[in-house]
Amino acid sequence: MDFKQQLDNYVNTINEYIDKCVIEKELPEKSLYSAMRYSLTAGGKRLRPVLSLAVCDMLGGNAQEVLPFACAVEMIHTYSLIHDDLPAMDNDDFRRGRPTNHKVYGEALAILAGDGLLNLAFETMLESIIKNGDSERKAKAAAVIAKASGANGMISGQVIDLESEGKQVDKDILNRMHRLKTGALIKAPVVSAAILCGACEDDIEKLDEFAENLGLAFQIKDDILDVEGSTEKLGKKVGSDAGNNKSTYVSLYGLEKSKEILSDVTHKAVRCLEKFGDKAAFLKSLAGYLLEREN
Ligand code: GRG
Repeated sequence: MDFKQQLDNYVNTINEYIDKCVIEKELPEKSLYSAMRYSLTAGGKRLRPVLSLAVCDMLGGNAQEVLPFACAVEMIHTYSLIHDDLPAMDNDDFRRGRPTNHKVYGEALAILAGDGLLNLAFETMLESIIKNGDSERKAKAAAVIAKASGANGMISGQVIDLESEGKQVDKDILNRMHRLKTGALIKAPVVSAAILCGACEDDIEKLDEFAENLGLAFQIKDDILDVEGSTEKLGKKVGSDAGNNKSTYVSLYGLEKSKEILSDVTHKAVRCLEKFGDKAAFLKSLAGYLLEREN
């Protein structure tokens, strides 16, 4: 099967599972489920859960066991985007090609929809822990995801971002911000899937290093797309508070140097997969695909 077909298969599996997790309920609080569903099914790239399923296949694990954790990461990612788009944060009007959650449902419900998705992620993982065996591995995987999305990970990254607004921060702060804000939630699905599949310490370490570099590459590419990306991505900046007053790879290093660093970091990520031989073909292609992405 070629790379694109395999990617579509993973995305379909993820979308089917996610669809079942957020069925709109005929309840007085129907609007909450509608708001949660609006953003969760808006068709993001599903990069994070795809990483989990690809690691699982590479290690010969059981995809059905990994799926709840993979989709939990996507729920957390979606909550973070809803909250990031709020007027108190980036104040964005568009996300995933649609009006942002608060533009459709209002600020209060958007905050609650984000909260609902964050909790649904933990409910999904805990139900899987209760239902099946191997609960220690599963609890460890859930702990990795909890740490990456909380104050030891993404939320602190967001705080650094907020507090560095209007300033040009130095390279160390910029890297720390990226590692926490974007990198942590790219590393978590890789490492948690490896734990769920019973990988040895050595393999987990290599995959951790792979994801660290992939996360950085993803963020550098995002910074580059912000200045020369698709009209959709550039259009998102119109009417938004995000953009010029932020420190990015491009504002620190310039466009050409950022592209050079992006290529180096992507190659570094791919080299971490050497020990997995041909089984790593999909993940290697995914790194190349992200390097070329346009949104
Ligand atoms: C609000 C706690 C809290 C955190 C927000 C994720 C985040 C932290 C902010 C988003 C801002 C941003 C654009 C970061 C750059 C990298 C990034 C996470 C892009 C969005 O991820 P994609 O491209 O989105 O995977 P899709 O829609 O494809 O899932």
